[in-house]
Amino acid sequence: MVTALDHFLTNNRGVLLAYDHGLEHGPSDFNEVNVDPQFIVDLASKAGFNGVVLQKGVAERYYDGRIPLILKLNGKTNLVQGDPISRQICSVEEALTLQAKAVGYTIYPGSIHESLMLHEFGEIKRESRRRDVPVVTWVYPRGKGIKSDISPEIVAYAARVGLEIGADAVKIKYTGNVESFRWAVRSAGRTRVFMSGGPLADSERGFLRQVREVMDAGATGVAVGRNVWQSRNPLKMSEAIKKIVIDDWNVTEAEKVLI
Ligand code: FBP
Repeated sequence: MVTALDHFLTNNRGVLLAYDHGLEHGPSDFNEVNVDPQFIVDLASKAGFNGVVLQKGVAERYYDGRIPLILKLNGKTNLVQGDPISRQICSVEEALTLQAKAVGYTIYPGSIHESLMLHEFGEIKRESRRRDVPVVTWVYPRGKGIKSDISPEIVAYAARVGLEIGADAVKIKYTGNVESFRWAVRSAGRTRVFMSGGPLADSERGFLRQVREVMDAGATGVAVGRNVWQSRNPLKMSEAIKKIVIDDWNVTEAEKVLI
């Protein structure tokens, strides 16, 4: 099934720039440069990302239409302890007013509050279908019952949740190797899979290798934040990631872009 999401991919693949961390983590992820949303919006456009992920406040003040916007509809801070819950704070209609081409929603399966988020997602999905807006779902298993949110079984479960609830794309954490990530991609069926970048990796080559493995496992692409805008050279890092995801380069070739 072709969805509106496919229209802004390249060769059926995509690299998305995530920048919703100001709400999720506070400004502690930022430095003097990347704290400014204008820097991110310019970077996303210069580097030619397939989309940029923003919360509505940032989108209202900085988004200028140069590249597709994926607007997050829910979010939370990390100031609350215990099982996480992230509620809707923006509607599909508002997202469309802000020129969004897709909407994003995070679910924490395993949290005691998961049913609330699943229910809310159901409503969003109904509205999105009516308006032909694709939905990208962050599926991050969390809560007291989850020992590791990157174990292969848990990540594959997260991918499958994306398919079962009708996400057009699911954003999941990396499992650590190609074989287990391939199973997660298989489990997602026709729901597209994007890998979530995670905290800044120990080495640039290590991160590029992870991107390569994810693509070898059959993913559609990556949705990365910190490993781009916290890197030494965000523009070159974006370029190197794109070379792997879109142009199928190997790690050694892509690494040369960073020089
Ligand atoms: P990164 O590539 O920087 O990990 O961003 C992906 C992301 O899902 C963001 O969209 C979000 O703000 C953040 O990670 C949430 O991280 P977590 O819930 O793991 O603290």
